[in-house]
Amino acid sequence: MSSLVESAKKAFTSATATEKVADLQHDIQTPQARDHLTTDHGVKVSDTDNWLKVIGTGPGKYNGPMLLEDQIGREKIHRFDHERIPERVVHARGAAAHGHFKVHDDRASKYTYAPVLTDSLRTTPVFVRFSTVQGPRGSADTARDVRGFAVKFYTEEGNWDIVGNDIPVFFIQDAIKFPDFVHAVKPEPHNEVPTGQSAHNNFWDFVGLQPESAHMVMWVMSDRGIPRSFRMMQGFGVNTYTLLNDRGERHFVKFHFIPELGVHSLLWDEALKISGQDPDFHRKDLNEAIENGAYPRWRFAIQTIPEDREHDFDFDILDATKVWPEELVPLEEIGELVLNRVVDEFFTETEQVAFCTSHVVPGIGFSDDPLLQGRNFSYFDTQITRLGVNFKRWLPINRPICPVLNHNRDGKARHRIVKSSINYWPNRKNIGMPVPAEKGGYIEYAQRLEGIKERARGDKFQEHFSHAQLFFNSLASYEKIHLANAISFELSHCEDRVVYNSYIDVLNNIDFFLAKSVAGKVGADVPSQSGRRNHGKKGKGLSQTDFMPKEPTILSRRIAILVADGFNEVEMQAVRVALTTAKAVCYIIGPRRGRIHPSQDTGSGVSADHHFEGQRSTLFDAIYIPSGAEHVKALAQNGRVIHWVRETFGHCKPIAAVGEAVDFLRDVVQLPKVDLFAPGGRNDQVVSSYGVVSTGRYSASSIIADLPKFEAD
Ligand code: HDD
Repeated sequence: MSSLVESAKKAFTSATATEKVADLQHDIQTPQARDHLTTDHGVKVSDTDNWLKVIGTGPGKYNGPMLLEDQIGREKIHRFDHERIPERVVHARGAAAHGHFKVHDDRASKYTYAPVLTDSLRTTPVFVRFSTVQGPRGSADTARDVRGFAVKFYTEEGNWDIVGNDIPVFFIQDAIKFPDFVHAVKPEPHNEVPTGQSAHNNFWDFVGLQPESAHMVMWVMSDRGIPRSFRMMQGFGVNTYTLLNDRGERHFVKFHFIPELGVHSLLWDEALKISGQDPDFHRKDLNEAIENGAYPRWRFAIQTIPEDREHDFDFDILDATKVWPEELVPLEEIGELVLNRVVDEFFTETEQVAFCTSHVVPGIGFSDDPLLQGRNFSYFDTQITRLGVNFKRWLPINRPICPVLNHNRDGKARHRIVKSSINYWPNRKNIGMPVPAEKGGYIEYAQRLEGIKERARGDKFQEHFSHAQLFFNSLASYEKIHLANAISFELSHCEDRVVYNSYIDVLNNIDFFLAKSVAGKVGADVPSQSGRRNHGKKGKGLSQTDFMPKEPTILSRRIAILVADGFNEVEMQAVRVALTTAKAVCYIIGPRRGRIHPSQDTGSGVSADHHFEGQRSTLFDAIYIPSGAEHVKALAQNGRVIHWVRETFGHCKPIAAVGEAVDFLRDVVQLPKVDLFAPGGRNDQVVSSYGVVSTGRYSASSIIADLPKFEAD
């Protein structure tokens, strides 16, 4: 047996969660302090700062000319000129991390024989990439957009990719519409505006004329479009896949990831500001959490429908613009996904990772979902453009942990040398060469088919508003207000009256009051009567409020402690310890970076992480202001600090204040005394147990001011 097969077999039998980490080690180079620079052909380089030139005479003798002969200078520039590969046509901006996946037990074996979903002794390594869709690689993280949620499972049977989103439905039903959709949402072709936004004529024109997008538009315009963190989003496989069990039975399946921290969003005002203040907010958040040991976790669940019940629903279960309501198809929680290692190098891992919906393993298959079928073609194709034909086998991040042996040959960037005179099957030698597997091979389900060729969609694919209504009705009142405001923001950016008027017609088929509310704000014709009647039904698991963590938690939340000279250090440290014990991440913000002096006898001072101008309240989940007469006086005289406090209050975040700081807080936010002592927010348990005051994110009056409008609906 060839050594290639031998080593491949070894890898096959010894795969563990650390297998991918070990596998990547072969390709990791860690330069040491005294290593020499070399050219790419290995020759040592002693000067990498000066191009080879002719040294003349006189005062300008070092001015050249420069010589083309300099192969060291030329190689450096050539390599630089070719550093970029095509960015992804969509989902160009992303951040990723390594981790692992485990199932709790073998309960899914009634649906599938795939060990990754049934073998609880296995820990499967994963690589997960999150992304925004519209913007280029350099766009801001907090744009209103769908977020990609792509998971690569390095299983012992080969790589399995779930290429999903943070929203369970999609804009279109048939893959043939994807180029139209992407052209419409991307910057307009004549001026390449706008970047990272769907707020423009072309997007709203398209979705107005394409009512199958209505449900997805509701999700993107809801708070789901501006997540607080990648760690606080759900993940969905979106498409309908299938599972095959060892009795040969097939079930349709949807995949769900549910974040341990709950589902949380930014406010639109925060998202807009963070886009400028810290465009890397989400990618930093992911790394910060992992480096602080607050490993992001998701519960993994499936929804399944036996093959013979495919047509039992009033929607088509292969239509990616519909959810499978949990009341009809309950979720079964079967496993857990954890991210615990940041990437070592962005390009080789996050940029070169290549997901394909067509990557499935035995026991998992496709359905006739027309979006999925088109995706199966598209991803493979796009990776060949981005990375070349050898993207799977030799790029370390894409390389499976099990053997890869076949007769695919050549193409750009093929790395390994295969020692054999045979590169086809069948062959006369049949020794030391890969042969078709006798067992364990991928087996397609023997699906009975008959029909005629036609470009058409089924009857149930023609209904577009019922699930959009279900989603809208299920939102909490403040979520509905956010949604109406978001659509109003977007339509306000469309100058063409035809565009915003036609979208009001779509909204009127979802909810009359929503359509009226938006039309009134954006100067459109206000409908006088309802389009389609709202059925009034609500569903479970659609509002974010259904995903609060079981126990309130401040794990990994960012808290700013505002201090000036003269603060009470004893008290501040007590609160800080309480917060960090509850696993919040505290930052000291002061009048300067460096030492801030406490009031007499209360301590030796603390070192501020940032000064007041260096950060903004939007980058934190809460603030705390300790007591101390001199320090509070200084804070009260600082306009930026006043802005910090007012903005935090306006965003309905918890604010804690002690002693003199309580009066300061009351003055700054002009809050009556009675409100100050009414803690009730979700994040304030720790601080309130220390006897300090707080306002909760969901209890502040500003957010519920105009609720009755929707309540009346
Ligand atoms: Fe797609 C990338 C998710 C429909 C064609 N898509 C891409 C990524 C995600 C999704 C998360 C980024 C993966 C990464 O991090 O590298 N796409 C979806 C979802 C869809 C969907 C959830 C609907 C259910 N996509 C879709 C269709 C097509 C594509 C219908 C084409 C017919 N998608 C692509 C692509 C991309 C891509 C052009 C761009 C870069 C890449 O694949 O690797 O092939």
